[in-house]
Amino acid sequence: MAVGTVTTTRQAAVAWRPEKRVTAAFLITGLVALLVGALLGPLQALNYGDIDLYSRLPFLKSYYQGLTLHGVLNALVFTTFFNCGVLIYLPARELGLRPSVGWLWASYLIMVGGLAIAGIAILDNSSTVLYTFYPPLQGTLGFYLGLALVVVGSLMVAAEVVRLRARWRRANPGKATPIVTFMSTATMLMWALASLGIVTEVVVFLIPWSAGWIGGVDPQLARTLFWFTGHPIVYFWLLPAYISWYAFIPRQVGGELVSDTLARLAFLMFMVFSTPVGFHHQFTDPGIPGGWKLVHTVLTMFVAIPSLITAFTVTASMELGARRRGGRGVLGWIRKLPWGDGGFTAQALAMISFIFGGAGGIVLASFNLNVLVHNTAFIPGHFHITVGTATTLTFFGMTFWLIPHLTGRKLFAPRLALASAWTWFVGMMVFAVGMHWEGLLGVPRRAWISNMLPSLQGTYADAAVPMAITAVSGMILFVAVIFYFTVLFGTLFSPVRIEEDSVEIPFPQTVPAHADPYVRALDRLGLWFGLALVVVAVAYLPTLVHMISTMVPVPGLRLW
Ligand code: HAS
Ligand code: CU1
Repeated sequence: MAVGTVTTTRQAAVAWRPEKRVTAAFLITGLVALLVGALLGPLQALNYGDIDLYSRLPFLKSYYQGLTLHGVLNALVFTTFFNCGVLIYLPARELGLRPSVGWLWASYLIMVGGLAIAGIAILDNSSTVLYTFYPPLQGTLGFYLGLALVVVGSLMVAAEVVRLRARWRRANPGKATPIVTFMSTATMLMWALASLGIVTEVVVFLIPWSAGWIGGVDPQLARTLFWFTGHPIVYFWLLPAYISWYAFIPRQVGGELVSDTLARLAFLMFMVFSTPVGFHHQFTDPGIPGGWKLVHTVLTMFVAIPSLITAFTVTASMELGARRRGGRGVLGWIRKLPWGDGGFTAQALAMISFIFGGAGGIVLASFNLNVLVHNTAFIPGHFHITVGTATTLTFFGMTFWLIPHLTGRKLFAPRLALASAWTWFVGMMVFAVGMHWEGLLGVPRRAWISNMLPSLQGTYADAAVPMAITAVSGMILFVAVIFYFTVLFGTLFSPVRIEEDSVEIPFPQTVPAHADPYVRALDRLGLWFGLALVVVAVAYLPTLVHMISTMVPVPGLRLW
C-alpha cells in the first residue's frame, strides 16, 4: 500500500480519532445506501432483458418504486454522504487542522434524519416519483423534506471546509493552499452554487405544494430549477474521484503529479462552468428559447475541457511512475502499473470507463444527436459508466486504503477486492453496451417493458440482442456487489487490528512554489466563485425571470 509523507506518530493517530469516527460514519452510511440501491440494480437490468421480477416482490409495488429507490439511494444518497466524509477529512489531515467534530456530527445527523424520512416516503409507495421527481408527479411532504435535509447537511459540511481553509490562510499568509484542500474547497463551493436550484425548487415550491399550502407548481419552472442543480451535481459526484486521481494516484504508482497548476486550473474551470449548462437536459423542453439552449451547449463543451486536461495530466503522472518502475515503450509502461493492487486497479478501470462515458456525454451535448436518444436507454447507459463507474469504482478503490486507515483494521481479502474491481468494471461496460445499443433502437428509459400489456409485447423485438446483454450485465454486477461488500464488511468486522494511521493518506510529495504568480492567482477562490456567479446569472436569469413571470401552476398527479 502506498505511503504518504505526513508525519504520523501514534499520538497523532489517536488524536484524530474523533474526526475518523465521524468520517467513517459518513462513508459507511453512504456505502450501505449504495448496497441497498445496488441490490435493486439487477432487477432493473432484468427488466431491460424482458424478465419481470418486480411483480413477484412482496416489498415493492412496481418497477417504478424500485427505480425510485435505486436512483435516490445510488445517485443522491451514496454520493452525498461519501463526499461529505472525504471532502472534510482529507483537507483537515492535509492542513493538520482539526474541524469542529460537533458540527460534523450535527450535519451527519440531519442528513441521516432526512434519509430516514425520505426513505419511509419511498418505501410506503407514497412517493414513486423517480430521482428527478418532476412535477406534476407528486410525492409526499416527507420525500421532499427528507431530501432537503440531506442537502442542508451537506452544505453545513461545505461551510466547515471553507472555514477550515480560511483558518489555514490566516495562519499562513501569502502561501498557496495545499492541493487537496484547494480541490476540496473548490468542489464544495461549486456544490453550494449548484444547490441553489434544487433548494429553491424544493423549499419554495415542492414542500408547500406537497403540504397543501399552494395548489400547484409550474412543471417547466420546476424542471429548470431541477437541472440547474442536476447537471453540476454530476461534477459533485465526479470531483472527489478527480481529487484521488490527481493527488493520490501519482503517489500510489510511484510517480508525481506532473502539473500542479493545470490540476488547479481544471478545478476552477469546473467551478465556473459546471452550473450554467443545465439546458442540455432540456433540449426537447418547450419554453426555453433555442438561443439559450445553444449558449448552454457551448458552455457544456467548455466544461468538458477540464476533463480532457485531467485525462492528459493524470496519464502523464502515471506514466512517470510506471517508467520509474522500469516501464518501457510507447504503451509498454502500462504493464508496470501496480495492477495487483485493488486500490489502484479499481481507479484505473474507473478512468478507462470514463473515456467512453465522457465521449458519450459530448455526443449527448450536441442538440441534433441528443434528440435521437433523449429519454431512451442510451441515457442510463451513459450515466452508469460515469457516476456508476468513474465515480463509484474510484470510491471503491479509495475505500481499500481509507477504511483501514480510518478504522485501524486490515483490509480483508485484498485479492477479492481486486476481483470486485474487475467484475464491477466488466459488468458496467457490458451494461453500457446493451443500453446504448437499445437507445439507438428507440427503447425508452424508465419503462416497465417486462410488464407491458399483451397487445404491446414484442414492441422491442428488434432489440432482443442488446436487451439480453443488459440482463447478463445485471448478473455480473450482482456478483461484483457481493464481492465488494464482502471486502468492506470483512474489513469493518475484521479481528486483525493494525496500527492506526499505518495505512497513510497518499498525499502528493510536491508542493507548489509559493511565489509562483499563477498559483497565487488561481488560489483566489473567492474571486473565481464571484466569476462563476456572474456566468451562471447570465446563462440562467433571462429564462428564469420569464418563466417565473409566466408561471402556470398545475395540481399534483399520482399515476402509480
Ligand atoms: Fe452526463 C445526462 C452530457 C459527464 C452523469 N449525465 C446525464 C445523466 C447523468 C449524467 C446521471 O449534454 C442523466 C440525467 C437524467 O436522469 O436524465 N455528461 C455530459 C457531458 C459530460 C458528462 C458533456 N455525466 C457526466 C458525468 C456524470 C454524468 C461526469 C456523472 C458523474 N449528460 C450529458 C447530457 C445529458 C447527460 C447532454 C442529457 C441527456 C438527455 O438527453 O437526457 C462531460 O463532462 C464529459 C467530459 C469527459 C471527458 C472524458 C475525459 C476522460 C478522462 C479519463 C482519463 C483516462 C485515463 C486512462 C487517464 C471528455 C478524464 C488512463 C489509462 C490507463 C491505462 C489507466
Ligand atoms: Cu448534464
